[in-house]
Amino acid sequence: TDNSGLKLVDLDEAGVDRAFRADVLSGMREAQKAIPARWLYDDAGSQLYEDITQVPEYYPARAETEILKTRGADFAEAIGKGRAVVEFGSGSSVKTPALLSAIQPAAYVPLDIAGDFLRAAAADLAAKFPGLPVHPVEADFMRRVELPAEVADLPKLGFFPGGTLGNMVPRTATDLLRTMRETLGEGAMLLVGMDLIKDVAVLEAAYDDAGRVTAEFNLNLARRINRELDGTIPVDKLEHEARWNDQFARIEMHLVAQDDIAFEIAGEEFSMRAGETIHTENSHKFTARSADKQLLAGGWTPIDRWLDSEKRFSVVLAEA
Ligand code: AVI
Repeated sequence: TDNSGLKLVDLDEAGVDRAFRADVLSGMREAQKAIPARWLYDDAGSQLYEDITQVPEYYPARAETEILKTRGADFAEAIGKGRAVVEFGSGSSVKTPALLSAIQPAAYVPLDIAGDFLRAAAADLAAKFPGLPVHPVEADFMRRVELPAEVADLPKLGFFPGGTLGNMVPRTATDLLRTMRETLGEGAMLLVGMDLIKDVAVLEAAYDDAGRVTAEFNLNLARRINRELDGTIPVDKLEHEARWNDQFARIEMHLVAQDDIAFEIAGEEFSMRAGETIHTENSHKFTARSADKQLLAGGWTPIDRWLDSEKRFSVVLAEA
């Protein structure tokens, strides 16, 4: 359960994640088959995503880290000292030290649904910043989170790096931004990573690297379905594809059937014609203006923005 008492993972008698099964079955019954991207991140998928951040073609992680490491003085000036930094989906908190050293916060509150991982990362961070109160909270940040009483009276800085906001369709991103505003309260600021629109070949390569790490990340979803939901998907008949959708300004990941195929998932039969796809992820890209519009729709006023030296990625500061 998370700190609102809601169940974070709901398993049936056989140990199957009910939400995973429901999402997969309903998504596979659609004319355009689609599975929500959050299911890419089982243990294997999370490790593959860590590997993706190291591949040469995947620029977002490096570009954002460059910004966080080089703009400390700007952050200090724009954000000031003494806020409680609340990191949404903190994971291993790899990008956090650069920010914390720059702005000397009064407390650090990492939020994540993966409890063990969260507490280990929080302990590492506390060791690096002696004297900084660290209050990890196990929670799903898509819902309003009750922050620890110790930080109740401090002004907050929400920190949402990685470009994860781009993995949501605009309506969901808007809802999340509004929820964050409620979580963070009066006088809050938000520092958020947003990837930029650029040459399509660069974008597509970032999501279809020559070393096939992203392909494995995508195909792992089909393997996970076979493992966890009694699936018989012929994974060798699926191929990874990353395609730019210009209308929606996003990279889409698909699993493309290479032949006509038929298979079962959790006892239900499905088929795909050769060329038919399962849509597995969206990664929206922004211009400065479209990023501002997204933040404004979510109740945040953009006040500053920083780009990496090659102008590929942006980190935006907004106020409530
Ligand atoms: C986590 N998220 C910001 C990544 C992205 O770039 O959209 C996920 C990813 N998918 C394929 N490569 C990376």
